[in-house]
Amino acid sequence: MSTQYNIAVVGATGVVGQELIKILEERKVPVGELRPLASARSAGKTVKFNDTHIEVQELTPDSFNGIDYALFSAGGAISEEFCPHAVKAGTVCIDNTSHFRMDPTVPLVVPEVNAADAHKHNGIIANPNCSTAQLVVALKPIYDEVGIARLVISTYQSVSGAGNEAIFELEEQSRALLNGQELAPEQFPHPIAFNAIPHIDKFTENGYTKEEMKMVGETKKIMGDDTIAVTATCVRIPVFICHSESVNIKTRKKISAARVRELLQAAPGVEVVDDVANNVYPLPRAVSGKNDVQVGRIRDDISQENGIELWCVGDNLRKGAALNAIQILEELIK
Ligand code: L14
Repeated sequence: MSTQYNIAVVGATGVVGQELIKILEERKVPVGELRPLASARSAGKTVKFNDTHIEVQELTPDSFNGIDYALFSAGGAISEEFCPHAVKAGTVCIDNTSHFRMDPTVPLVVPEVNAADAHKHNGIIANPNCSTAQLVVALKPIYDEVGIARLVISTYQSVSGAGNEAIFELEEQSRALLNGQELAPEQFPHPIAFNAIPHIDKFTENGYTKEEMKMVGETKKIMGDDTIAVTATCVRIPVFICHSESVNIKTRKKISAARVRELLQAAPGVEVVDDVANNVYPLPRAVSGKNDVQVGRIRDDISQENGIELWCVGDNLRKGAALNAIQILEELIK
C-alpha cells in the first residue's frame, strides 16, 4: 500500500477549514486519518470527507498525537498557542494565519514561485495572505524575465476571507437595504452592502493597514527580493468570493504587454483571460471555485517607460488560502 498521512485541520468548521477538507478530497491527497479540530463551541459537529462523517474534536495541546501534518486556519492567536504543541508532537504545521509569516525561521511559500523553500522548515511553514498569493503567481514569470523595480497595487477584496459571519452580514445587509432598512455593521467597521471600505485589518503607525503591510512584506519574502518597492491599498467590496487586484508594475528592463501575455499563458497556476474586443476579462463571479488565478487587461503603462498594467482575480479561499496550503503539503510529500 502506498504511504498515507494523518492530517489534522484546525478550524475545521470555518470557511477555509471547510475548503481545506473539500480540496484534500478533490485532489485525492493520500489521507490516512483526517482529524477535524475546532474550539469547544464547534466540537461535536461533523464534517463530511469522502462520504464519511467525522466528528469535530475540541482542540487541545494533546490533539496532535500521530498526526503527520496539521493545517491551521483558526486565527493567529490559535496558531501562536497550538503550533508549538503540534511541532513538539512531531507534526509539521502549515499555517494559514499571518502569525508566523514574517518570522525569518519560517518559510513562506507559494509553490509556483518558491517551492524549494518549503523543505527548509523547522516544523512550521506559513501560507501567505490571500491577496499576496494570487499576486506573486502572476508576477513570477515577469520577474524572471525582466526584474521588477516597483509595484502599485489596489485590491478589491471579497467578504469570505473574514469568515462565515462576514458572508452572512453581506447577505443580510443587502436584503435589509433593499427592503428600506439599515442593519448595524458587526463584522466590518462600516456597512459593507453597496459600499467599498478602504480598511482591512487594523491600521498601523504609518497610515497603512496591516493587510496592506502584509502585501508589502510577504511579496518581497516570497519573491526573495527585498529591493522590490511595494505599495498597496486594500479595499473590501460587496463580493462573496474572489479578490481582484489592479496591479501596476515597473519593470527593471522594458517588456511589452504582448510578451507579458505570452509569458503568463505558459505560467503554471495562471489563466490569461484577456480579449477586450469581446468584453472578456477576469471577473470574481467567474473565478469563484477555480484553482487558477486569472489575469487580463494586460497593457503597456502609458505613464512610464518600463510599465505594465494588469488586472488579476483569484479565489481567495482557494489560491488565497486552502489550495495553496494543500499545494505546500503536496510538495512536502511528493
Ligand atoms: O492575513 O479578508 O490571512 O479579513 C485573514 C483575514 C487576510 C484578510 C490573513 C480578511 C487575513 C482576511
